[in-house]
Amino acid sequence: MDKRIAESELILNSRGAVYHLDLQPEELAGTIVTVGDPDRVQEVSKHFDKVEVKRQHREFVSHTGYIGQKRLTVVSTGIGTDNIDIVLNELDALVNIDFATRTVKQDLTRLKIVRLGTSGALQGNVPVDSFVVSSHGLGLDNLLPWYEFDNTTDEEALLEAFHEQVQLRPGSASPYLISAAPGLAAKFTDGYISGITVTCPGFYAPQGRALRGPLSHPQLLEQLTAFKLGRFYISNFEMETAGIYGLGRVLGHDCLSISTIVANRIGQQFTKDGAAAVERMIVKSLEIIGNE
Ligand code: R1P
Ligand code: URA
Repeated sequence: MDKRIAESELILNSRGAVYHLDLQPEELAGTIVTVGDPDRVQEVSKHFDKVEVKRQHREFVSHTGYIGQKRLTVVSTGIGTDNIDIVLNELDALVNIDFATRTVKQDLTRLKIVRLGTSGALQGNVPVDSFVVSSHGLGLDNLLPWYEFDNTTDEEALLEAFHEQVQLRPGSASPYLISAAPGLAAKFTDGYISGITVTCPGFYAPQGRALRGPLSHPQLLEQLTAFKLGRFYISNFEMETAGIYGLGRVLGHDCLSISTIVANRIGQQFTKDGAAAVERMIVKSLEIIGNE
């Protein structure tokens, strides 16, 4: 008999829906778009031919519908990898745990999860309004160290090079690195820049921004920009990608993260029309996701 998951561990609400996302299993599609901003859910689903489910609980807004025959769910995660822990575990529970028996299903489902986010560039030649596909997520947040997971030897080599080239203050982070799902990444090449995305536990000091609070690691930007191993380099940073790639690895889902560059930290520029650039990323990426 498979182990029953207790009510305190997998929390279902009065609708029988998973606690934070307020979704029932039949309300979720097998292909999922995540966005940080709850208002961006509507910006994605307005391109659907039909929307059949709309749910909202806290910052987690979900719309499920169709582009042609393809069923898709778009869900907002809010900001940060603490929210990614919630969203990825609940998406996984919706497909891989039987809510009636509270046991893990025999046949596991592998979801396709594509993040459409915004990000800051760490290279002069990654301009504002361009689109970056994250070849890897490099986490300076603290989510993945709480899970058991395996790295490939290529990932280990990149992480070792990162430790050598970027010496963070002891105790500030336990960097981890996970690659994108290769099959998905291969579909997003034309018009996308590929690079390593660093995921930070904040927007200000953890991304080298000093307004009034002094930085413990003032050389962070310079060191991230200079990082290199063979053809690999760091293109950008934001606040969710590594958590998504990491939990995709832990739970067995195919994940990809795409970002519109809204700030270039090297040229110190900010996009003049971020909404238009994000709209272009959504349209361009949905053309591929809708035909997946
Ligand atoms: C910070 O402004 C937020 O924007 C980026 C960061 O990852 C962080 O969530 O992504 P989203 O625009 O998808 O939220
Ligand atoms: N999102 C981030 O996390 N950082 C930026 O610089 C821009 C968007």
